[in-house]
Amino acid sequence: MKHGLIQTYPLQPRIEAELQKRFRVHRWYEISDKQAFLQEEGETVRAIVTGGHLGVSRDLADALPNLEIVAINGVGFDKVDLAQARERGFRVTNTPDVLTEDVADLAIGLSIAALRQLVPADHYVRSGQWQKAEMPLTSKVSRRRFGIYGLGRIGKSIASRLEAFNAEISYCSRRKHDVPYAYHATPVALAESCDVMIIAAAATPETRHVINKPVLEALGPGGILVNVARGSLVDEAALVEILSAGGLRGAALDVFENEPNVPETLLTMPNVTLAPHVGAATEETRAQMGKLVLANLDAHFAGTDLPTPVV
Ligand code: 8YV
Repeated sequence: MKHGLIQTYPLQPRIEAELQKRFRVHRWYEISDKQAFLQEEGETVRAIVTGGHLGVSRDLADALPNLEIVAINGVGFDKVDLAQARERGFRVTNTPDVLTEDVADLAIGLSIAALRQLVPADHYVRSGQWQKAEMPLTSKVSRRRFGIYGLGRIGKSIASRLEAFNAEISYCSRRKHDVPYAYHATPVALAESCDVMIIAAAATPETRHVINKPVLEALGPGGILVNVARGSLVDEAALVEILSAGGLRGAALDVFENEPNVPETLLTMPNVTLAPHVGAATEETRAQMGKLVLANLDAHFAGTDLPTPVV
């Protein structure tokens, strides 16, 4: 008999089809009476597939006594309680590397959109304003000062892309790296050194609200904040406050503290570019991520080494 598997959000059809070949799949997001489901089926569930943005709550994992593996379809594992996984003995896997290019590409795209005001430019044409006057000048991207907060796989991929723009690249990370970019030991020092600050670090208890009011003030009225990491790294209330006061030139955000909810004020600001957490949301990359999820599940239930274990 097939093991039970909870799928917490929709995946590509071909990935879902592969899961259904292997498991009795329960689409968590379609179950109306979740408590009844857990009472009736909870014991049969051996695996969960979830998104990096969704994770798995402690309560859900606790309601699954025979849970063996949580396969995250994403690189971030901040929304899975790793201590619980260790206590309970269930495995946790993620999908690093296969999504690095997409997230780095989006960071560059959001930076260009913010500096060259691409979203307002589109509206400028569609609204007929161009019939009346030229659009106001925007800002050069090439040779700009960029600061990257977090120089892991994604941060380094962003930096290598920025080299093609002849950018002045600095970074702040847990440690210095052997790279040709200026190192800053604190987020404030990084913010003071750049015009565009790109957040690419992992969400951890230590990085929660690491981009706070002092950092945003250091980035200053000429600065732009780009976030392709997690909303939790930014004190969103402080960001809204400083943007509203004109203390920051702009922002380009793919992630938010309380997704999919975005502060109303941000929705009205022309100098803020918004995206719905689409860093790795391409057909090609999600297919690669799904294959890695399947490979981890197959390895676990075959008793072989997991390709990309977290716990
Ligand atoms: C995922 C993410 O693509 O990788 C992560 O941690 O947040 C996204 O890039 C998203 O969670 C869908 O699985």
